[in-house]
Amino acid sequence: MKSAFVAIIGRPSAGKSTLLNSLCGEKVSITADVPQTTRNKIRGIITTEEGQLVFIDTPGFHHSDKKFNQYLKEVVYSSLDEADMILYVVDATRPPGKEEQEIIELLNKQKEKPVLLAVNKIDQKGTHLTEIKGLLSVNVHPDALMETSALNGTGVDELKARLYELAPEGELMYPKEFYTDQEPEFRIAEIIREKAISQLSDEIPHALYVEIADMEMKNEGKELWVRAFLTVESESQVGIVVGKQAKRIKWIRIASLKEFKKIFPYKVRLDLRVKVNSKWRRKDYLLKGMFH
Ligand SMILES: Nc1nc2c(ncn2[C@@H]2O[C@H](COP(=O)(O)OP(=O)(O)O)[C@@H](O)[C@H]2O)c(=O)[nH]1
Ligand SMILES: [Mg+2]
Repeated sequence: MKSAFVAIIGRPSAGKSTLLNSLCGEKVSITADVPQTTRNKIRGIITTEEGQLVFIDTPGFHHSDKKFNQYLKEVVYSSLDEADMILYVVDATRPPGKEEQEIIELLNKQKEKPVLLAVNKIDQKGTHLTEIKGLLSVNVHPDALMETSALNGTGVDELKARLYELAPEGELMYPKEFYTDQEPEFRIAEIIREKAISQLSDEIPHALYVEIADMEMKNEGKELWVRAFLTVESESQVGIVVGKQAKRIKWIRIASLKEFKKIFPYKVRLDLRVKVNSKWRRKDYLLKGMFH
């Protein structure tokens, strides 16, 4: 039986989280068209007769010296340490950049682990396939080089097959019905954040975090009552998140509830409010709590 931890790495917005969801067939990791959406290690699990693959989605590898970005990088490093294999996702629509060089260096330090390269977004026109393949086959020597579209599923089954081929032998690490190891509290916070990000722009998506203040199961396990705060960094951002006549916050709440309906076997009741916690991105204790 095959069994492996697979770290998914690549620069921001390459499609790592979308690919993870596509591989797992479930929404495990939230996605967005703004970079730096994934902040934690997200595990998605697939189990077949051949065995089990546990994917670790990571924040995009982005070069910056800011404290927040340093934390994100540490999440990437520790995922690589934990992994048996590496799935490197490259955005075919962008010419290879500085981040690609850094990732190449990182991979060259992990030479004993199989590396699969997924050149993603091949559904798009005007890709840089030749350039990317040339650069990475010479510098990374991947054990497999696949072309994928995480969005429409092209190449995803082939990628899964190659992953199983290259995976080491081992026992199941999670029960076979698990497709993620995330607690409901975390998934609820992430979905609220995804819906909020989809309605906001500029600095605000990065200024947001969701705090679950209270969670209680009622009615013999049929209803989960949740009190959550969408936390922003300034008073002016509160107004923007709430929206005119509270329309935006209402939209975020309803969209989140729709998503909960798909993934939880119980009804979720959500009380959602907005509050300010300035400079949370510079507070160590908050970051440490978030990056478990
Ligand atoms: N056209 C196209 N868009 C994609 C594909 N994969 C991801 N995206 C989009 O790229 C953006 C970033 O995706 P995400 O998975 O959040 O990237 P991550 O930062 O690497 O996790 C989102 O808007 C996705 O819908 C793909 O194969 N084709
Ligand atoms: Mg992501």
